[in-house]
Amino acid sequence: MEQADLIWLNGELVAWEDAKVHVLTHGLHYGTGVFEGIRCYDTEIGPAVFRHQAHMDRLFKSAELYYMPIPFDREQLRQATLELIGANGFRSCYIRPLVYRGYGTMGLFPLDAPVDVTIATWEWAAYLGEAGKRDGIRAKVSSWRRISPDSLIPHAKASGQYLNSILAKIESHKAGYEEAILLDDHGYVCEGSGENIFVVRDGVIATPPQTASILDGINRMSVVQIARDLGFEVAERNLARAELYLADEVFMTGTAAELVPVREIDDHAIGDGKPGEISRAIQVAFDDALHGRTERYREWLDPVPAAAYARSSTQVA
Ligand code: PPE
Repeated sequence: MEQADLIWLNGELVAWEDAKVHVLTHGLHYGTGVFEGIRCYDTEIGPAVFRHQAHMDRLFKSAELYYMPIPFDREQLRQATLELIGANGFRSCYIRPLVYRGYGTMGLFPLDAPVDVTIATWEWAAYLGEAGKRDGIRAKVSSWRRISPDSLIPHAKASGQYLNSILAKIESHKAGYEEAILLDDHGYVCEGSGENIFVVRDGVIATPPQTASILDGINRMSVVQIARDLGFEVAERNLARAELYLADEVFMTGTAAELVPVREIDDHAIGDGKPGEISRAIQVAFDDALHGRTERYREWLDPVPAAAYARSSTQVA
């Protein structure tokens, strides 16, 4: 991966190569961590973090669900993120805050282990490729079901839970597909390994509801609003597997992936096998929102203050 200069670790900016943990870090053994994936874009109003507050809120909720008190408040982590982006001299980047049980105790009772916090930023190109965003991707319904709400907490973005996504991702990759689609424990469509999913049929957009074990994606929320603002009907309802194959269009959303059309699922062409018109219209409007080109969505952007760039080696502001 591409290195940046600095990483924020427990309240301080440290050199990238010095941001290390002990091998007996609790989270490394048991997956006791929660994280976020956020992006900063070079927008019309300068570098700005997309839906920063919503990501911070979800981070704190994920931590709370796993009984992890974060030793900083939302505003401190928000400011730390803006400072870090500036100090690294990024105009656009991916942002990864991680809250984890640190070094100090072992065993499954974690409440005496310290809670450490780190934020890293790096340049991350389109997760499923520029070609994927343009031409659509091929996906496979996974043999792995999405974690069920009676074993884990689908609404939490927790490190250990990602072993589920990772099994699905490896399976789809080995089978020659670009992404996996997981069903929930009832067999309804849930989401991708790291994206929410939408289907379009007869002009109506549908996406799995909160009860389908989804991660409550921030881009899902944004795209639902954008689609409705464009005049489309969006239903949040259970989707049968066959509705994927019968759809006119399918697309996925996520911070790393952004909005990616799906052109084929389990070797069935979706629609005519090319990104559909509705997906494209929403993709364009979404991209405009990310880049501050639409006035009404500017409130979703948290600008990086020019002063944050003062200490960066590459003066960009
Ligand atoms: N579902 C899952 C399981 C998921 O991991 C993500 C984000 C989403 C849905 C979409 O959520 P949102 O980004 O809030 O719209 N996946 C993050 C991690 C990807 C990774 O490979 O790491 C991301 O996109 O940042």
